[in-house]
Amino acid sequence: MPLPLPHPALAATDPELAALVAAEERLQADTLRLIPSENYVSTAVLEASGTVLQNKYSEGYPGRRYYEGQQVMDQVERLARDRATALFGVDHANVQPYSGSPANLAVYLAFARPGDPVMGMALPMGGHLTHGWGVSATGSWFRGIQYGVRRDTGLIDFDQVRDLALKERPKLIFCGGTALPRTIDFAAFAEIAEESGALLVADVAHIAGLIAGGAHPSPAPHADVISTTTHKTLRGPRGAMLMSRAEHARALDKAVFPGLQGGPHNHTTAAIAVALHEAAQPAFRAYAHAVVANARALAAALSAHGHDLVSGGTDNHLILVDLTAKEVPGKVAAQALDRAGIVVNYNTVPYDPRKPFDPSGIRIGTPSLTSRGLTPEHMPAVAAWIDRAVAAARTGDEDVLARIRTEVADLMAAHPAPGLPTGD
Ligand code: DSN
Repeated sequence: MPLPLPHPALAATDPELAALVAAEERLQADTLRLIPSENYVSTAVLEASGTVLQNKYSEGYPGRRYYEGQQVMDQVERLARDRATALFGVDHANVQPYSGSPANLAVYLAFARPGDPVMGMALPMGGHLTHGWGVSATGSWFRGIQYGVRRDTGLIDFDQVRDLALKERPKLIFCGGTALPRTIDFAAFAEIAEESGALLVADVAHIAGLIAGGAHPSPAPHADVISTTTHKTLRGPRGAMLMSRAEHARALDKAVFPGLQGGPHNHTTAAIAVALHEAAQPAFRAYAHAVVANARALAAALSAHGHDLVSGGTDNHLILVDLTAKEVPGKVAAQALDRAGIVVNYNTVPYDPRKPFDPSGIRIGTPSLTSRGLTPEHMPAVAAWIDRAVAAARTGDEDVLARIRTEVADLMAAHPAPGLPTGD
């Protein structure tokens, strides 16, 4: 089936918007998408998220709703919840949070009061805004205490985490983040949380699919609460889940609704259920391990080109490249890569002397290219493109970027993406 995909009603009603959707389909088909928090969902997930479930209000939870007509929606939400608890080995799952930030806000609402100390990894070190960073509501309504990574290793500084936790006695300790290339030691965090009297919140948004597929250790035995989005390595729709032991179920549910949100997005709940079903299949285990194998191969190939990787490499789906030695700012490199058909994001690196809007690094991930069936054998070529594009960013050689764009499009045409049948 050639692109653009058929959306006949949309094209008839709103050709302007239909053209934009078609342009995005083309972009996602032709480019090498390396943003580690992005992916390609399956056609089944796309279909589930575009259903008439969109039309229904369902405030409350299955069996306890504030609206009638829930004969079907109760079953859909129960299915999603049951699949989440089975897949992640937890007692309870709430599948209603609209996305990762609202999910994390619900955790604050459930277990902390304004002004309480809360602890998380600093944003420029690889943490997330909602882990108590200053510009976020979580950093202004709560007292954010921030830990980081060691300057010499790029690894989490557990001495600092422990010292800060024992001194400040936070209500919550968040682990996980957005730019962490290494395995998260949930057991070490749990020990510190217990010693300091904090609840441990594992924000596994980036690695949920790796956990589901057995390619990263699970936080389930260690964390009081697990927060995740559903649209990154888990390959579901834009949404989120909160999971916990039974003892915290009521507090979390109350915080999500009525504490923070109104009606759940039922079409998203359905698509989450589909993604969880897909993630429980043997093929998804293979996918999760392939994501890591590709990231390791790409990291090795980038290192061979003299790229400086934070922590020296990766254990997961993500690589953080410090471009300082290449004498190209992260944003300049990311924009040049974009012109070459390779989509990354510029990113701070730990102890970055530059500003977040113009930082020293780029962040690269392998979830999307693995969904297209690329393997470690392709990674030397991907690394070579990145290296050539970064060099061209420094010299301003647009011809090189244009040539890479053609080469990338050729490889992409040979590897159709889920949800996007082959180009023409
Ligand atoms: N914005 C997401 C990311 O790209 O990592 C995290 O919320």
